[in-house]
Amino acid sequence: MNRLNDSTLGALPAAVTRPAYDRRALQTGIVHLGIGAFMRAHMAAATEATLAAGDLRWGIVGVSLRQPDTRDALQPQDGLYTLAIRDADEHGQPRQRLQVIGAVHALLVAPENPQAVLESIAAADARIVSLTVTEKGYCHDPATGALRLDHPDIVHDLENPHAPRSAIGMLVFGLQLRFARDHGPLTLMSLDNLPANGRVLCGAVLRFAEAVDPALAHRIGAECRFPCSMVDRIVPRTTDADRASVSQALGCEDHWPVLGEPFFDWAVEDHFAADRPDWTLGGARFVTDAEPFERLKLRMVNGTHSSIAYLGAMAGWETVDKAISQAALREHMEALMRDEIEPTLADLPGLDLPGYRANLLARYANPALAHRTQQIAMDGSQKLPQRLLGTVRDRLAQGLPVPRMALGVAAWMHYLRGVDELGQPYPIDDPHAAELTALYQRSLGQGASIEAVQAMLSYAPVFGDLAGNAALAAALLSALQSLQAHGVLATLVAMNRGELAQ
Ligand code: CS2
Repeated sequence: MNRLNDSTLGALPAAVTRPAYDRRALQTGIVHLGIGAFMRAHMAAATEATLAAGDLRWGIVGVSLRQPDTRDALQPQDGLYTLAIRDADEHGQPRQRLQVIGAVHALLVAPENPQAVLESIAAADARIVSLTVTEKGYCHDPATGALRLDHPDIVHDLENPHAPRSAIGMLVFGLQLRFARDHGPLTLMSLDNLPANGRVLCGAVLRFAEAVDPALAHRIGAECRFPCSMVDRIVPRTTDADRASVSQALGCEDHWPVLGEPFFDWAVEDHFAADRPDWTLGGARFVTDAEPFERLKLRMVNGTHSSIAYLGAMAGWETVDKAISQAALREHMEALMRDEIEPTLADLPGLDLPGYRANLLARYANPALAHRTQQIAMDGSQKLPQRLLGTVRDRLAQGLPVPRMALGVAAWMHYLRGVDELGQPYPIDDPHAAELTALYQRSLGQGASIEAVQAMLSYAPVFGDLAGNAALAAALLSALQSLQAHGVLATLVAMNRGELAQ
């Protein structure tokens, strides 16, 4: 089979959408740090729509911060890859719509050539540096949001200005070079699932820049912009079976297609330092304040996703659609949203919350995605604060009960035991894995008790000021006792019947 690339584009089946613009004329308006599957199925797809409309200023340089694998797969393909949008037809049969995306026209691997990354940030055509580096990529303390100057990557970068390895170090030293060349201001745009992601990024960049040179920090603060964004599309990790089936459908080999659901949402603050693409052509909306959209999305989508992930992974329900097909889990998720999350959300003009909730359950039931619960379960220490604990805090502050929210948090604690209910062990994939599993072993691993729960709750990087909260500890204890004694399914049934102690 031939490889997908510029010269084989013309031979693709007619049903496959592909770039009709002249890729050789693309300029590089965007540098993207963290060129993973999510960005390729989301921001790159929206950018593709602006290129298709004839604005060729927005080609993307994709930077991998760690591994060369994306570059190795896509470089021989001239940066082309397939986006497979998957769902089920009216008979429940999986189907896919294929689009070859041409927006990525150069790829860099930061550890191989950090200077090239700094150069691309400093280049005159670049107007936007966007980031999907996951929560832990901000090297911040998830409970407070502040950059950790003692983070090993940050310590390294402050000592190695020519070869930074953190996204924050790359941005600051890239901007230093850019200012030295007088190449105008830049927009730094986070697309990660963090509340006020633009402000978290801004805080981290300015704190790092302060440590390098206060005048640099001042200039970045004055000239750069950090719009916040809410991004939403479910993008499971690509498997070898996906590679084979997409290649088969294309009639040529694509070594790294990406998959996504049809649903797409992106609310981005229209707060840019210079030009920007018209991403509305690809389904985005420009807003003045992304915060209410982020809160809605992080609490409703990511909060329920993480709850499903820990409960599902422990019960041996490998994918989200399998998990949500369990009547007891579905009932719990619906009630969790309606009774505990939605009352904490601000009104958004035009938002139909019951419709949003029903649509989300339908998205989870998509049988064509096979989104693994273990994938979503990773990095829990980085995810819990904004996904679950914000809701918990708001409710506790109003004296409201949190039984269903607490079940998600309890499921994460229980998950730290590292073996599911079928006896299958799994690794805890988390930057704090060693500390957390040790903490689990000496507390909950000995059996659920109020002392064990309090020991877990006093883990400050995750729980911050929630340590010692008696109402939360009590709700966690009853969930954990039930999970340990009776398992996930029986606990869900008891929760739905109102039989778990509140
Ligand atoms: C998921 C998200 O992996 C995870 O943690 O919750 O990636 C989720 O699929 C997206 O945020 C949906 O927009």
